[in-house]
Amino acid sequence: MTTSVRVTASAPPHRRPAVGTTTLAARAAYVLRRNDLGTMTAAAPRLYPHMWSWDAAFISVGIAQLSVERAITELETLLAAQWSTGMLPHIVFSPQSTGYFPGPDRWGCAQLAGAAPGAPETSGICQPPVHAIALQRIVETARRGSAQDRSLADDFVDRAWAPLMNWHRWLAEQRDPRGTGRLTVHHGWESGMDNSPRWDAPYRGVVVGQELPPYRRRDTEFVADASHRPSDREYDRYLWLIEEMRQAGYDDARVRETSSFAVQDVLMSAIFALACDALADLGDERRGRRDDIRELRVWAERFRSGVAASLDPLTGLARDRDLRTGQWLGTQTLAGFAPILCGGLGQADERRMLALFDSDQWCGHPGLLAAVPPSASPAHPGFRPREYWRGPQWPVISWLFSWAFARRGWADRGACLREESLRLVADGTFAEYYDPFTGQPLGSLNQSWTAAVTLDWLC
Ligand code: 9WN
Repeated sequence: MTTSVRVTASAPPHRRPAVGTTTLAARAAYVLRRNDLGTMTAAAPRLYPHMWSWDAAFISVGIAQLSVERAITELETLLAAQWSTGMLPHIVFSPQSTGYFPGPDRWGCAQLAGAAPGAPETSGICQPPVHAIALQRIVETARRGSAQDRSLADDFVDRAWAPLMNWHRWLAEQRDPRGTGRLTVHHGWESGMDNSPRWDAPYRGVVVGQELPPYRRRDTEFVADASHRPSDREYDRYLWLIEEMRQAGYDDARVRETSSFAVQDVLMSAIFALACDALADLGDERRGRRDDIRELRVWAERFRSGVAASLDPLTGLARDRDLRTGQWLGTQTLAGFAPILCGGLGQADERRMLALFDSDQWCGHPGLLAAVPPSASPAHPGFRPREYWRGPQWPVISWLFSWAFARRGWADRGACLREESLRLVADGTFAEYYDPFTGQPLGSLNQSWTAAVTLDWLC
């Protein structure tokens, strides 16, 4: 991978000096232990005091480096909150924690949704399906450990199999009922990239109703600068979409019909293709899963093709699609690189995409402190280096790319992302996201998934 990264000898302003790798690993472990609520890990100590679905998966990968048993408990807690439809909810609320809005009362799932569990309380939407990817990584870690770790992990694969199959089936059937090979999201939060420019156009079509009950945001109380978070206007729309889902009783078919937000998410679809293959690989190692494995491989292929078919020949990037307007959404965000995660492009298109990934419009931008993908292109006029999903670098996303690149046989690319990411997180703050130019830690500090992927990189 050719890049033109500027390596700074001393720490730029707003950045603590780098610590050595042993100290960094020890601090990452400390963060995970401190955020441990018993059977779940808070996504972040103050800003996110509950379990988030895709966070839990990444977190379990890091925890496995400390205790395979505890990593399994993390995933078990999430699976125990699965809806009877198969959906894994995006938040599992901890009864011990308050302070996050919208909390269980605002979602009202236990009261309104027949498919939701009575306990624990959960939100009523999902997040990207990275769980089978995490499971595969935990099994790899366990295999390098003791015989007991290996047997714990193998037993867990057996226990997790049916819930994960149901989760994947729910996604394939309820979020892509027409078999397009692209999953639909009904809320920006489902993508995990809340206010990404990807969602600007679809959100413009969300008209907030008069009957939106009043609310008080809590997230802005816990960050150093509230302007880095989504705006109040954006929040109104986020809350309005929840209101619409409440009115639909969180019923999948009714949500599909009535939600004013319905967008095919190309990154989530690529993750799904990868996760189907990861789960099928785990199944290949055991007996008696032939039909499931066949189904998983069919889904993987369907979604790889769906992702590849979204390619914009002009920009060379993959696109989301707004189902309410029928428009392809050609934004310059890292989701455009979805096909290099899951494969499926022809050789020439893939080569072109990799060259773009390395170019000065992306990881090779000369101003970057670390050559890892920013959430939006730094060469684009809409780029905002400190605004949440509109520019900052997210170490957890770099982990996903490095894992996928290694899986695709691009060991050098995987290693390069790991090295560069470690330089970014070397300040030991484990920030939620970083300013790509200065490396300033932003959002929540001691964010669990940042500590977790750091630990996985270091072990
Ligand atoms: C809403 C927990 C979550 C992540 C998401 C990230 C952010 C929540 C929020 O925090 O979303 O789900 O309140 O902003 O965007 O990816 O899972 O870390």
